[in-house]
Amino acid sequence: MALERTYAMLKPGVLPRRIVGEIISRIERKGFSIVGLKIMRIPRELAERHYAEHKDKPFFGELVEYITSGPVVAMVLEGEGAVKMLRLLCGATRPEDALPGTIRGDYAMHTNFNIIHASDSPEAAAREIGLFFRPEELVEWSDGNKDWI
Ligand code: FUP
Repeated sequence: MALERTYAMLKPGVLPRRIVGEIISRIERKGFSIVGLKIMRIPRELAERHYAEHKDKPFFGELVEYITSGPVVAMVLEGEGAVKMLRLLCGATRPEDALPGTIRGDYAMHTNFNIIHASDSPEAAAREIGLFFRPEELVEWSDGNKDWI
């Protein structure tokens, strides 16, 4: 599989629940390399651009309201087939469909508060990484484990 980068975001609610470390541990344990990481408050305008594909959906208002309601943890993750792999690790959008063992399956009860965002395609990943990170905020590092993970 090709080496890819994907965008992940721990939604508001994760910091107050003090489970940032737990969730990031799962992502690291799977084998992703963290190449970008920061805490930020998302301005409304950025949230609306990020979720633009949903702007006509009935839940758009609530979605933007929630994602701007507190700080998020924004991440760029690298790995072979990273986009699909992270989606699998996160589980289905609706927590009632997300299998136990997935992040949403284990930590979320409501779709609106489903803990984590993960890009759904390589094109979306490139767009979202560009929305949330400046190129100089992404750090390449040499992965000594790459023959083992
Ligand atoms: P996902 O790619 O799994 O994050 O799912 P979507 O892009 O379909 O949805 C983005 C966010 O909108 C979800 F994380 C939660 C919210 N949402 C709702 O609140 N209600 C819905 O019916 C669908 C999505």
